[in-house]
Amino acid sequence: MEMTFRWFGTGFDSVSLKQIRQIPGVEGVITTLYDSVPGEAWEADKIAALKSEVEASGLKISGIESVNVCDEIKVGTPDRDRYIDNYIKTLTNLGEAGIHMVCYNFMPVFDWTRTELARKRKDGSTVMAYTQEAIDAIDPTKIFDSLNADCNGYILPGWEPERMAKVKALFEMYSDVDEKKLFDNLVYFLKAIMPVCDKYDINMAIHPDDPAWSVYGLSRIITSKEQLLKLVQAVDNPHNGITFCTGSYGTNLNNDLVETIYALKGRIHFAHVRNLKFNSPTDFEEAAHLSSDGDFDMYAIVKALYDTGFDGPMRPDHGRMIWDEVAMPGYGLYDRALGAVYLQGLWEAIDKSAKNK
Ligand code: DNO
Repeated sequence: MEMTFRWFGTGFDSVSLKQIRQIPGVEGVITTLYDSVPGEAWEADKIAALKSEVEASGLKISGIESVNVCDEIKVGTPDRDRYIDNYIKTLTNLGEAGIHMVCYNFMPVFDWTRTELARKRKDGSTVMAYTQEAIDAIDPTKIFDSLNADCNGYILPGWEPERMAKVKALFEMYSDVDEKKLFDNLVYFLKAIMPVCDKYDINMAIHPDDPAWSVYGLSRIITSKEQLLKLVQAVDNPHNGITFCTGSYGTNLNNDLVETIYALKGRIHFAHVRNLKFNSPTDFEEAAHLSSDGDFDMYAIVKALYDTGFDGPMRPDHGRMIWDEVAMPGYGLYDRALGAVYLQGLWEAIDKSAKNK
């Protein structure tokens, strides 16, 4: 396991590389070209510039989150092969730059969805939250405006204003994309990119749908252990793997996180580890990483990753906003840094206990 930290890039993140470098045990960042347009190939010189900037701070790039998959590929439009070729070019350029893990998602229209970005907790910290009731009460074309006010001026990943401006057209584009079609389009995409992944040893790590159920009637396919097994079997190449995101699979209380880790042994290429607190099965908020602050047994999750030989990058995920920090919701420095150290503490204890046996 390699502890890492997400960094959105200069100009997009309130956290600096220097600050990340000072978090104990963190030597790598998970980053992206945040202003890249989905569907366009990433130029080698832009990747090289990002890499030099990261390396100049004493860190390295441990993986990309995300190379976004454009709607044409998800929907399966007649010109999708052109966009897949661009994706292959991007992977080639990343492979040439020595980058071996790429996180992506296959969610239609919206990426992860929350209904509040700053719910106040008793200790005065704020967290992101979701209630199905709030989703059901708000028109999908209005949700971006309702959240925008709490973004602290940052652009949330997957919620770019240009994209949200055409949300109606996006809904139309996906109108006949049922789960089967979406799954087939994912398999088509993966089969096409596997040769370049084999060539450069790039692990593809699909991010789950968050929340792990259909929102606004849009198809969602990366939601459970069964769906994941179906996916890894459909394209049975070790480079076709997953991002195990506890906070996303964990939204559905029917998902057994530990069992899912065991079932996906060897195909988990990236781990997002965070905690949730439930007020009801359809009303949850994000918590500190510590087990006692939420409803997940973080020890059992980390132990399952350890016991299944997980050796990829792990990162703390959405944190609370604490100590008066002003940052992108979920992506401040302080609470995620606490999370990174806590997770490493769990790992160290598990590792030492295993070795002393
Ligand atoms: C939210 C993130 C997601 C994730 C993408 C991966 O905070 O976990 O935006 O990065 O779904 O493509």
